[in-house]
Amino acid sequence: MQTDFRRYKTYMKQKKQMREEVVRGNGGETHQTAAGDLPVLTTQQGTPVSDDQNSLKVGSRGPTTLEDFHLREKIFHFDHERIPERVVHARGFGAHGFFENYESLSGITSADLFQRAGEKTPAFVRFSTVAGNKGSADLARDVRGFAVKLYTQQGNWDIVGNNIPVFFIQDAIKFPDLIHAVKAEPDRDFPQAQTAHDNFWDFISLMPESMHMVMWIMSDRTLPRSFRFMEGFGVHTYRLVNADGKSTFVKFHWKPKMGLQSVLWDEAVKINGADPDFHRRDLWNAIQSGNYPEWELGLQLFDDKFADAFAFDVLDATKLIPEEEVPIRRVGRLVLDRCVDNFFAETEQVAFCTNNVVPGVDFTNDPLLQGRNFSYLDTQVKRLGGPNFTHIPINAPKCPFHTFQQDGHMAMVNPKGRANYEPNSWEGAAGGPRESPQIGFRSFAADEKGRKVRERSESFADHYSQARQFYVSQTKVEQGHIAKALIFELSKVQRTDIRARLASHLPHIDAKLADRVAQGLGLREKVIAIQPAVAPRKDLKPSKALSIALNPPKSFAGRKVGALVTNGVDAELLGALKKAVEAEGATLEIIAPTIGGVEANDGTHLEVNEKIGGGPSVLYDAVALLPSEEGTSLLLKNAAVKDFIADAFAHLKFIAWVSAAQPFFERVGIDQDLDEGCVELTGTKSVGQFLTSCRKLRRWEREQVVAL
Ligand code: HDE
Repeated sequence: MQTDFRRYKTYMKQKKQMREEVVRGNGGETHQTAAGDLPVLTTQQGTPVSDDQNSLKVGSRGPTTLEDFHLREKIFHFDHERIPERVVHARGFGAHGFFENYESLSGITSADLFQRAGEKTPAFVRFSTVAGNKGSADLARDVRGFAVKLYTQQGNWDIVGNNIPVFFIQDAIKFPDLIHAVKAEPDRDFPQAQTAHDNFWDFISLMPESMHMVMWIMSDRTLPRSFRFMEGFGVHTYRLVNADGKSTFVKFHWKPKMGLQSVLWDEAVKINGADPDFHRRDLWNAIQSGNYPEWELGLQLFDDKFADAFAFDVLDATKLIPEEEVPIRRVGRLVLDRCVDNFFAETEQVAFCTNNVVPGVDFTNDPLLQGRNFSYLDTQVKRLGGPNFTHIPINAPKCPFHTFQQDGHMAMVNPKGRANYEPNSWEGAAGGPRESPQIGFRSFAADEKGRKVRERSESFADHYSQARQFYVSQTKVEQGHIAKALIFELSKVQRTDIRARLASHLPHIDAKLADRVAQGLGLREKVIAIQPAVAPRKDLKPSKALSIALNPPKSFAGRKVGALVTNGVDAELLGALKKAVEAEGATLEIIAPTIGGVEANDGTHLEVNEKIGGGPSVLYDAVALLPSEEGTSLLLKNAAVKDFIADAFAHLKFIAWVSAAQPFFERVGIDQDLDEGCVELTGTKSVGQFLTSCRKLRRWEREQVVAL
């Protein structure tokens, strides 16, 4: 024993002095051996491994032995690496952060995290798409999940929301049908991450209650430029309950500090090819570079009196409450400031459950929410393999917790001592935890009575009024996008009767929209509006808050400019551009003929970020064309450069250019169409002018010209 220990110490001493060594094995394979501070590779049992390149064989060309426990353990573990992906919201990306409370809300709720101004609560957020598989592309036209886990001092509270404030269906019993219809069709397993197919529109056209959500999903809301620039919503009406047991209804909102921004459909399609991880990369890069994204938590608070007087049922998840009717009170901020250490351990294993609430927060009878409260707990058992998924660090509370639950697969924190039940007569600590009427969770004592029925409330029957309100709240440009999206999607539907059936809902939303879609689909028969359950109201006032375009960001911060350069680029101008971009809080990326960099006109060597073709303009919010004359002549026939410029123009981006770039415009065929969004850089002053216009994000007027 003594000798072993001494040998170990000598080994450790030698190891510290050694540098990592790379040796070639018999077959020329690479062996990197541990030395210095590098840890020694071990098996899962901790046994040090001597050779990780070769399995144990009888002779170097002989059969592999069954006793090779290292090989067997390694492959066995690999074989079991996958767990079932989420049935919905499979593709997601998460980050850590905190929620900071602005003021005490003790009059409204006893929830611990809202009691003290300035208190910070750790948080984990996972953004997701719904329809696609885990490996699908980020820019699918789809609702985004916006799920927030708050590790409060009185337990974990999950606000499992979306980036759209309403939902497709009113009753949880329709959820499996909805998801079956939206996902790839079962016989062929396509299309992936798309609603543009027969099954989806067949189901939806038979579900008038979906029409409000249909307006949202056909709008630019489903094409966010970044997770950082989208809103989040709790969707359902919840309750906040104060220490006296008084309940206030609440709807939760997350408002992005940097405003809202979306991309165009044609852009989304191209981004999916150029960078299918566009959204994850964006969030990762923002956090890694210290530009922490931030949202404010907004509460719409209202009482029974408002709920009774409101035109719609507050328990109906296909309806929202306009901000103009119940203003949003901003009560705190959510900041994401840390990327995960390991995607699987955190983002994949995080288990959100709508039923995770804390004292001071409670449910309502929204039938969708009631169904969700069953579903989430159930799905975690399937995905994570047993009832102890709450022991996984990302899911475990960060406050003390004591239960009598025990055993099961992978039990990590079984209760200590003899008492594993209660009541018990073991005294003091030996008796284990006890219930607390003072601080324990109490359900709001709502009066409930009624017949036991399978029945939808009549108060849920108006399916079109808010769909119309959403549509008329959009700018002309946004309305155009909704019409085009409907035409695109329905043109992918093969059955004419399904196309026509969907079109027959539209006259209740807007007559012009209905005509435009019918025309775009080339429907030969006149569209006859379907009989609505309740006559739609046309008097709901437009709500500015529903439009993205009417809520633009106040600056260009957090956005990205792509500068296309060649050898001979004007170093001074590029420097001025970089400085101005950074002063806005944005970033500049340089795209050049080779990744090795370029020689600027002053002889300096410039590092670049992308090779032409690898950095198409769809990846940037605005672009700058800064070639030298020689560079232009070399690239004039380059297809990727042509696309870079044609797309930037077609996607309504602001374009800065130097005179040497002019031949490109002719080549692309836009030389006659250049507008105020195309800013010639003649010196450092014009750089400032370019960046000021970039704050508008897009030159919407150009859409008339490019007619995408
Ligand atoms: Fe979900 N939903 N959902 N959902 N949902 C899931 O839970 C479900 C609904 C939402 O990043 C599942 O862990 C039912 C509305 C998000 O991990 C599952 C119904 C809203 C996420 C489930 C709904 C959501 C999920 C799948 C109808 C917006 C991803 C895997 C009653 C308010 C959370 C999982 C994450 C995930 C069920 C409707 C949001 C199957 C039954 C409405 C953001 O339990």
